This record gives sequence, C-alpha cells and structure tokens, in this order.
Amino acid sequence: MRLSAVATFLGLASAASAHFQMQYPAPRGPFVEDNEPSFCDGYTDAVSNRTTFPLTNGVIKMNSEHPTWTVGVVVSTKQNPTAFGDFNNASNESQLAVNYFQTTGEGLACFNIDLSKSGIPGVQDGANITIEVVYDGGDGQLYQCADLTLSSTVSVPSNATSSCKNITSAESNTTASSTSTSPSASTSSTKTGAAVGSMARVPGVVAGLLVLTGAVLAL
Ligand SMILES: *[C@@H]1O[C@H](CO)[C@@H](O)[C@H](O)[C@H]1NC(C)=O
Ligand SMILES: *[C@@H]1O[C@H](CO)[C@@H](O)[C@H](O)[C@H]1NC(C)=O
Ligand SMILES: *[C@@H]1O[C@H](CO)[C@@H](O)[C@H](O)[C@H]1NC(C)=O
Ligand SMILES: *[C@@H]1O[C@H](CO)[C@@H](O)[C@H](O)[C@H]1NC(C)=O
Ligand SMILES: *[C@@H]1O[C@H](CO)[C@@H](O)[C@H](O)[C@H]1NC(C)=O
Ligand SMILES: *[C@@H]1O[C@H](CO)[C@@H](O)[C@H](O)[C@H]1NC(C)=O
Ligand SMILES: *[C@@H]1O[C@H](CO)[C@@H](O)[C@H](O)[C@H]1NC(C)=O
Ligand SMILES: [Cu+2]
Repeated sequence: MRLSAVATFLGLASAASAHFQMQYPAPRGPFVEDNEPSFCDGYTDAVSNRTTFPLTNGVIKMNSEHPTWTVGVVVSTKQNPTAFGDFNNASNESQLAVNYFQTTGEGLACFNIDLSKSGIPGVQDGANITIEVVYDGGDGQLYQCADLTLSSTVSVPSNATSSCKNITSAESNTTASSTSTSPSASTSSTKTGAAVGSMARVPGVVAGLLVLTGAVLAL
C-alpha cells in the first residue's frame, strides 16, 4: 500500500516535470511548470519590455522535455491579449503563424517563423503582437507567450539559435495556415508512448523503486 502510494507520487512527479520552455524570444515571465497548461503559462497580461522581433525570417528556440510532440504558433495583434480568444480572427478562428506539426526529440529545438507570410491583418513592421506557442507532448496542451514589436530591420541574434536542432521541416506547413487543425487531435495517439518515454528517462527513479520493492519484500 505504501509502495503504491510512492509509485503514484513518482508517476505524477515525472509527468509534471516533462513540459517545454520557450527560450527565444523571451516569454512573458519565468517558466512556471504548474501553470503551463494555462493561458500564456499563467501570465495573463502583456509585458512592456517587448522583444524587437524580425518580421521576416524569425526563429523560435525552445527546449522540449517530451520525446514526441506537436507544436504550432498563434498570433494576437491586440496590445494586451489576455485570453485564448484574443488569438482568433473576426471569424473566431485561430490566427496561425506556424501550422501545427509533429516532431520527435528532446532538448533544444529551433524552427522558423516568417510572420510576414502569415497573412494575418495587422502583422507589419512596427506592430506590437503577441505569439503563443501551443505545444502538446502527450500530457495535454501547454502554452507560453512572448510579447513582440515587429521590425523589418532586425534579425535573430546569433546567440539565440546556438546549439539547437533545426526542425524546420515544418517550414512547408507555414504557408498552409488556412488548414488549421487541433493539436490535441493529432497527438492523442502518442500519449502512451510519451508516458513510457518519460519513465524510461529516469533510471534513478526506476532503480529506487526496485530497491524499495526489495526493502518491502524483505520486511
Ligand atoms: C521582461 O522583464 C521580466 C522581469 O524582469 C523578465 O522576466 C522577462 O524575461 C523580460 N522579457 C523580455 C522580453 O526581456
Ligand atoms: C507597443 O507597446 C509599447 C509598450 O509595450 C508602447 O509603448 C507602444 O506605444 C506600442 N506601440 C504601438 C505601435 O502600439
Ligand atoms: C470563439 O472560440 C473560442 C475557442 O477558441 C470559444 O471558447 C468561444 O466561445 C468562441 N466565441 C464565440 C463568440 O463564438
Ligand atoms: C544573447 O545575448 C544577450 C546579451 O548579449 C542576452 O541578453 C540574451 O539573453 C542572450 N540570448 C540567449 C537566447 O542566450
Ligand atoms: C533550418 O534549415 C532551413 C532549411 O535548410 C533553413 O532555411 C533555416 O534557415 C534553418 N534555420 C535555422 C534556425 O538554422
Ligand atoms: C503539416 O501539418 C499536418 C497537419 O496540419 C501534419 O499532418 C504534417 O505532418 C505536417 N507536415 C510537416 C512536414 O510537418
Ligand atoms: C479567419 O481565419 C480563417 C483561417 O485562416 C480564414 O479562413 C477566415 O477567412 C478568417 N476570417 C477573417 C474574417 O479574417
Ligand atoms: Cu509535460
């Protein structure tokens, strides 16, 4: 009984610690793991220290803690988007700048985002926009936001993309933003695999569990 309680706790702990962190552009505030299933990782309001971000040839850098994941990027042109609906257009459909795509691999990943090709009204040089990265690694949709001022003269700082794996196979999907799909629908089949993967990544925990099992049996 004690063992099953410990196993349950460990299961919850390993699931909760496997999320993603946007590293460039900087999110609204420091990553808060428990809030990531909430709008903008729990940061409800836009910040005033916006990142000046390239209108063309932008890049998102992030760290994935799940082995198989789906990601997409939606855009709000409001000065202070405070809810999911602020990322929708007049037809209440999400304004995609990077269409959802699935990829594999944990660790640092970079992908291109060309906002000038998004076709979203108001996305232009000098505009304040907010991007929301929507990620699903098998334990539900997770969100991080960055408040930006777009510029046609800046480019991505070279240190922003250092040591990340280029996963720009998604690029072919960027222009097809009209075919928006729900990320949860495309990843529901990966949930089991992700859960197995996150346990397999913590041999210390598994070893500890075996030691504990041995201890319980010895009593
Ligand atoms: C804005 O300031 C906050 C608080 O100092 C910081 O956490 C955040 O990273 C900054 N954002 C940018 C884009 O510099
Ligand atoms: C963009 O936002 C900043 C504060 O974050 C504000 O000072 C500035 O006036 C805004 N620019 C536009 C074009 O709305
Ligand atoms: C707009 O879509 C969101 C989901 O993205 C939904 O929650 C909301 O009720 C919709 N609003 C209207 C006015 O249809
Ligand atoms: C890049 O370097 C600048 C300082 O030159 C620093 O403020 C920023 O955090 C760095 N960005 C990354 C993604 O390491
Ligand atoms: C990733 O690869 C694509 C295609 O080779 C290239 O166009 C893009 O600039 C690369 N992005 C980064 C961040 O290195
Ligand atoms: C493009 O997006 C669709 C779903 O919208 C996905 O099934 C497909 O795998 C994606 N292709 C690439 C190359 O990412
Ligand atoms: C909203 O976005 C959808 C999907 O991109 C598009 O088909 C629709 O025309 C847009 N509606 C408006 C009013 O811009
Ligand atoms: Cu997770």
